[in-house]
Amino acid sequence: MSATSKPQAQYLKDYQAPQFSIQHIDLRFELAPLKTSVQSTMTINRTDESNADLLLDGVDLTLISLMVDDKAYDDYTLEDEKLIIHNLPESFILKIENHIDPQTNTSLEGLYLSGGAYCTQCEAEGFRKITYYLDRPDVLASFDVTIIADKKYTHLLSNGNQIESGNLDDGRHFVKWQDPFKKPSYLFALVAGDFDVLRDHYTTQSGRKVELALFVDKGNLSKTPHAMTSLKKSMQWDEERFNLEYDLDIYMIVAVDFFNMGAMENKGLNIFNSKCVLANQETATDKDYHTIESIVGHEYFHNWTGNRVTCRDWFQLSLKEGLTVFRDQEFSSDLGSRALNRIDAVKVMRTHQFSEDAGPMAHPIRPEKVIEMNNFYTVTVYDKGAEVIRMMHTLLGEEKFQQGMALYFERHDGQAVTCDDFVAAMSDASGIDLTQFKRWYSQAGTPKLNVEQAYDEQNQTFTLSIEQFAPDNQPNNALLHIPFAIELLDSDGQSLPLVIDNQPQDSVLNVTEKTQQFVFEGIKQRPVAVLLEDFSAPCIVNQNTSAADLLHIMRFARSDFSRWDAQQRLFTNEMKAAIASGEACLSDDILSALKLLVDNREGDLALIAELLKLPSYDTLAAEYAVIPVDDIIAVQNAFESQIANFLTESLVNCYNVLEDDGSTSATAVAVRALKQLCLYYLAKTNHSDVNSLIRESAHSNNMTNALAALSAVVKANHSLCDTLLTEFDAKWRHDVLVMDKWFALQAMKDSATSISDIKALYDHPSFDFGNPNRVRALVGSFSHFNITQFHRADGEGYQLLGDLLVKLNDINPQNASRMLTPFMSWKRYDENRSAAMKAQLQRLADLDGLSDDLFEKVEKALES
Ligand code: B3K
Ligand code: ZN
Repeated sequence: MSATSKPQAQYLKDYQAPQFSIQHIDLRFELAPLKTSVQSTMTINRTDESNADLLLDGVDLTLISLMVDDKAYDDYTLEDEKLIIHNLPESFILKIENHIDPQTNTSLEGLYLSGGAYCTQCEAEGFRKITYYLDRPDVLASFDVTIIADKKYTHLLSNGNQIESGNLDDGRHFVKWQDPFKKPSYLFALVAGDFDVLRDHYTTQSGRKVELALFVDKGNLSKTPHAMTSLKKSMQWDEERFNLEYDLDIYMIVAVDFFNMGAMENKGLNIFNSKCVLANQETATDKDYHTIESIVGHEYFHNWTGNRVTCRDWFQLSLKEGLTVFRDQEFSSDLGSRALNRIDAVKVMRTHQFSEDAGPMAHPIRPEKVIEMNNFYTVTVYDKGAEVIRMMHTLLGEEKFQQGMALYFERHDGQAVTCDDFVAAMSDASGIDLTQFKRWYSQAGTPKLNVEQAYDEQNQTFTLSIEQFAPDNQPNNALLHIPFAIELLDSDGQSLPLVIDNQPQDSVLNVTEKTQQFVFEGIKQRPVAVLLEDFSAPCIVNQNTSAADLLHIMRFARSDFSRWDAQQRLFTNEMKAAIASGEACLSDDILSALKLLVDNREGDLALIAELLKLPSYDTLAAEYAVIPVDDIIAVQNAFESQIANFLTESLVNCYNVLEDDGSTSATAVAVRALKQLCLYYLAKTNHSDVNSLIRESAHSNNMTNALAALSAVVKANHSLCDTLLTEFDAKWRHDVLVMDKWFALQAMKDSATSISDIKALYDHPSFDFGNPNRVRALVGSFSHFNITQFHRADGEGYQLLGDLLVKLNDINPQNASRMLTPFMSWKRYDENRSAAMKAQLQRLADLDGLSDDLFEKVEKALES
């Protein structure tokens, strides 16, 4: 990378309001694979007194003509990624025609042709790959869009309402769309293809009828009802919980196979990765069903939090993403199990987010410096962003939080605003001072809390001393306002009333100082304290809770989340002790507690399944500065075998007793979750029934069961593994989404030939380097979940990923950058491994034509 070609960073502190506004844009597309014509007519005004040039963004465009107020105009300069137009009047009509090439656009950003359909992705800065524009979120315009195409593209779609359609003399046809809501360019969408359509409708709380349409590839209609039901549930939930109603006459979702992310919230025309839409019981697992419901909800909820009120600049991304993730989490929790949803969210935080926050890509939820915006659609902006919203919700309570939301919309509907504007609405509506709290927006890293407990028998007081520390990698962070929720349990497991200074105290303590003491009165015996109940703040808590107390919390905490949390702590402590001593042996107390869970099966079966799982590799890894890869895997295997052998009869019994009715009800889902867990452990035993149980499950017509059996045999290196995988390939080769599950299983096989097996799969007829789903299924699963083979001592695993990144750098830089993640923590491995990972990073740094996406992360990784 020469100094001159180094990509330039943008800084939040440099934000300037645009000097021009675009009120309206009329777009006319004539679609053709290699040469699509885009004609854009924009009504533009100056917004200040300066005589500034108009700087339009444009990438990979061929400029054909430019007119100002209907006259040819040549007072402009064309640079690499800017069109600079000089000496413009106060207000004017700018007409531009340019050509683009959708067929060779493999970046899946801008307008691209794949799988036989034209499709767009504009967030964050993809619109500039379509036409010259002020491609920034604070320029809001109304859009009229005319699409002209060959009639084989039966559906021509864009945002808003269809206002005209017809045939042209040359045999093509056209459709014209009008979006009545002003929007930034990142919410523009266009789709042209030949689809099957599921149509439905929804009547809003105010009685308006909204047309719903779901467009999928031909032959996929049977896989659409779940997404449609999810959409209707989302619409109803947003009315009931947030008093927000849909605003257009039609809501469209299109599912496409080639897509970089899960989905995109374009106004009135969501575009989805087909993986996040298509499901039936035969092809999709219960987890897929849950993910689909949550993503359909997420995109729908963006209609208000993102579209009606959008971001002033991309540094404010968490304004819409953190808030919308919080909303989709609440949606899932209101509709399903709150505890299980919380467990899922916290797993993401404690593994991926904490690791990002401690590594070279650490950034606040409102980043201050960005080279490639696509690199900031991170677990920090999304998931930690949602935790920050959740903390405000905890501090304000539901009622005041909703008043804050109402004030936010009252003040900012139709505007592009900042995170500060959001917090101001919350604070003004509730009267709660959030000044110190706002530091969560500007400080990276995970805060640490030391908690000491002291019981004073004589005075019957219990004191919690809490001290907050800045994260190691952010030593200058200022003190945060941390909502720290607790529960105190007596020896019978009863929750004790909290009293401080003779006043009842609610369960959320406001930690705002460096050290703080909370003295609880009237405590007649040493209590067991449940700390950071429900993960009330994204912090790491250092505590020395004994195994006996953790078992007590597991049994009695009022929060199911905290019961699981105690179990995770207990296992983590045991595993760490085993790694330290070299002796992997779970205590009888723990094994008996697990046996009770399986035998009694009290409460939510899906929660019991969670309580029986060991912490993941990532959870354990987070405990170490230098990750003891081999030890973690060895202890995990040893503990799992021990559990499997100790509980064999209970597991077989539990598996046989539970009846799966094959439905999608919450009860059936929970039954399957526990049965699968039994099978997972049983595959590690020699019980005589195991092979037939596995075969039966693998041949089930229900994908949850089938996949559970396959993943159990893969993880256990079971003798049935190859046979079952071959059968699965033969059965599902026609269905690429199901084949992704198969690629993932193949990638997770821990075998000496893993590397060559994966390379051989690159030639499998279903594999395609241009398709992000395929690449992630195969190589992503390998680098994230096949720990032993990815981290092979000979560096072959790293070489495989390095080779892929070099290839993807040219095909799809966004996907390459995402796939790079495992290398970001290269410093946390032993000397040999970290040197081998670093060599791959250096290889990328030296690559000619390294994309901005990879450059930013590689540079950060190497300089850290
Ligand atoms: N807003 C999109 C993500 C866009 C990612 C751009 N690289 C999906 C979502 O968060 O809903
Ligand atoms: Zn989103």
